[in-house]
Amino acid sequence: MSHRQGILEALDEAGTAVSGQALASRFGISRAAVWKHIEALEAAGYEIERARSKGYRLVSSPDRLSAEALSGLLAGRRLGSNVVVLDVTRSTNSDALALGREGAPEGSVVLAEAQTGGRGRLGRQWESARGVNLYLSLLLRPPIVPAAAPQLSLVAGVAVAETLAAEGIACRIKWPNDVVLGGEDDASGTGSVPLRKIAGILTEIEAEADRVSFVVVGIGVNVNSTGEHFSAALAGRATSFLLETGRRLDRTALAARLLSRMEGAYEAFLTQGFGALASRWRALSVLEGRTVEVGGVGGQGQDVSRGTCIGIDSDGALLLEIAPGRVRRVLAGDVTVQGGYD
Ligand code: BT5
Repeated sequence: MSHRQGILEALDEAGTAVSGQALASRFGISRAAVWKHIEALEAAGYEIERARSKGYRLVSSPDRLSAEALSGLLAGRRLGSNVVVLDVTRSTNSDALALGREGAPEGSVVLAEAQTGGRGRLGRQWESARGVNLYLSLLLRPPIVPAAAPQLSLVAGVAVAETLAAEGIACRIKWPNDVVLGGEDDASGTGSVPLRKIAGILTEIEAEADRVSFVVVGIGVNVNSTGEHFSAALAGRATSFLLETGRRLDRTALAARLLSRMEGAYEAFLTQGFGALASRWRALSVLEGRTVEVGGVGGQGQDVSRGTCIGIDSDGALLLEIAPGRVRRVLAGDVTVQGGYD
């Protein structure tokens, strides 16, 4: 941890003023050096009160992503070994793919305050308002075959949904990669509450013949965005932690909690396969028991499967009962729920 990060944490832990001398001796630096770090922290948006006789007191932290703070929170972890925070970028997934090609280590993470070309699957757009949400891409180098890579979206879905649930909202997963709220039966009992999407995951890979070179797991979470941050097209279909709870979250701390949880899930995936996470995934699935339609993706064209969702296979395929006793495995696609939400 850098001295600057150490000073910040010391002020944060103390909660009251800490003298320049105390900080200087704790970090083995001069009082002038402490003062320089305080100035730099102020420039980074931290509000620090200077009481002549008492020292420095941290009044407030900026609502800004901090690579230093995130690295400090993730010290010693595999995911977060290398943190890059950008102000504006086209897509953190593109940046992480570039890092992958340059040979960056597994666990490298790219975050941005804003994206100008945030993307979803199949060329769709991910709205990426500035300074309020998480746009995070994680570089992984798992020893898996390319066909298994989509399972990492599911692993990330579990990590995202559980992280948000731990913050107090009951979100669930819509296969394969949406984290949503809603979907419960509505008061009249004739339909269900429309789904509101709070997070999405985009996994992209670079592979040689039958081996993955690296995988980038891109995660977008709507944290502190309000209605004005979404386009009219998303009105009623997108939501955020703030919109659901009325509370703001510190995005850096949330990113750290998400990456820690992802690390545990990823390790379970590496050692035992997706099957190890399947029951956690199922417990979060919003589709169980629903009648759904799954449209084919890309080259698979017009293929549409209809049936009742009865779960997920140990490799992450969606299981649809298409006729009594006949189950079809669906590997990819977009799900529409009949007579309910989309
Ligand atoms: C996804 O795609 O849900 C994957 C989103 C991944 C975004 C992250 S952000 C960090 C990293 N860098 C990137 O460039 N991407 C990743 P998909 O299932 O295709 O859903 C896209 C659809 O979600 C859009 O067509 C909209 O309907 C909706 N949508 C777009 N922006 C949204 C937002 N901010 N919140 C909720 N829904 C949104």
